[in-house]
Amino acid sequence: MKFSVVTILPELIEPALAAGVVGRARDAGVITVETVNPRDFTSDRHRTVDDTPYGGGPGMVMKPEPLLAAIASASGGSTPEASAADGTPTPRAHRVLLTPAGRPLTQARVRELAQRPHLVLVCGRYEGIDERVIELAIDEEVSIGDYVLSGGELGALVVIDACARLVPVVLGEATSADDESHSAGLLEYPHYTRPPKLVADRDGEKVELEVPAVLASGNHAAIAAWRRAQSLQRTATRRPDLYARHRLTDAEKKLAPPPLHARTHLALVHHPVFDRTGKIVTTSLTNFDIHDLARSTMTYGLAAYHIVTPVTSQREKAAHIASLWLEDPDTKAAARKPPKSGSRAGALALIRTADAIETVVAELTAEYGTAPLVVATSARSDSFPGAPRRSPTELLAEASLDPAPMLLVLGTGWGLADHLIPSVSRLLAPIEGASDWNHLSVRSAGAILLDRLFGRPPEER
Ligand code: 4FV
Repeated sequence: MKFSVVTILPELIEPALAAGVVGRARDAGVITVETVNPRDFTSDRHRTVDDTPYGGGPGMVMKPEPLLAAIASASGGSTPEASAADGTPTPRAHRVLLTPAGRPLTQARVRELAQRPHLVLVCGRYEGIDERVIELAIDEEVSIGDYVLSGGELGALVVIDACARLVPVVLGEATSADDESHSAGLLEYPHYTRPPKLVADRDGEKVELEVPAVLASGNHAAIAAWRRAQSLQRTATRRPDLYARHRLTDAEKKLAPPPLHARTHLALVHHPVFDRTGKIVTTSLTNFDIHDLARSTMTYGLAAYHIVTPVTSQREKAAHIASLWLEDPDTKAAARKPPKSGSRAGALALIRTADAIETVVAELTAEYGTAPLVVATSARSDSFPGAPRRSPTELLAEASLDPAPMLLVLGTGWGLADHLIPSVSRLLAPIEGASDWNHLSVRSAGAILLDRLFGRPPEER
């Protein structure tokens, strides 16, 4: 495979390709790299390659004539018109401009580019190049990322490196590239090598870091499963965009815990909450909150809805209202459905009562064998200062692959008394409308949050 780099700074290209995998590939003649300098195609005494922009504005623009001549020269005999003596057309050089305005470079694009026998990589400098050069002599514009470089050379090097390692014989082991397409679309699992126990210093403290036991087990199936689970988990938390596009294979579905909605619990907290003056109070039950949030709980497939109040008579009243509602034949049929997943929670009553949020946490810990992720909601972004704030998408990515249950905590009155609820470890970003007036009822806020977390977007219906 041949790369021709059109650049006014050829000295940036050569040293970066001298060593490592790419250097060996060049030594072996598997790839060749040449540079072509537009300055060599100028005719004035100063060898001028730039000029001021029409329309004004800062910086300079690369002028078309030397650049066009350099691209034509770099493309050599492999222009579309060129053909061998016997008339068979020679493969055309593919001319790529490196620019932040180009199509983002992905591994899929790299695989396509690596099929080409000859890539001409055109590097801009200054503000960019005259648009007519793109029209006349560029086949494709490529960006290596959403940032602005001082020139396209680093982009060209990125393209060369990524393509070169896909050219047969370049990679030492045939499996290295295989493995990647295998886990295509997911981030790689973590790697370890010896020693098994690494003794090191972390911020002045001595720590011992061990290699995960499964990797030394010799059990190849268990190792493969662990690696795949790590890949999925990392992708979900670090790159929710990639994860959303990934179609789980049957094997991957088995590795994933039951769907998050089926192990998500809603809690409506009547104490401790603030009143309008900031005092800690206990609010009264409301019939509407019990009914409407129970309906939302059912609609979005949650495990249960917990009504939390320290007042015994209020819990009895809540249980009574719930029993009336659950007596309704339609509700009964839906609420008694066995859980889809292995969770035990679905088998319990949909509406439950508790004296305190800590009681709910203890119940869920006992039921699931692991403590819930406790997520508070608030209209104020400054409540629960110790808990990281999450958008619904971020929360989904974080919680979906962790088998722990999730407890979504809704406040009443003027909101949850944050300093009195230490089990909260995440805060959902407040719902914001188009106005500054932010006083949704807890029934509305709950429904909106559940739809953002678990509602199927209209375009997927
Ligand atoms: C770039 C990128 C990039 C901007 C002005 C060239 C420079 C100069 N290339 N991905 N991002 N290029 O910033 O590929 O003309």
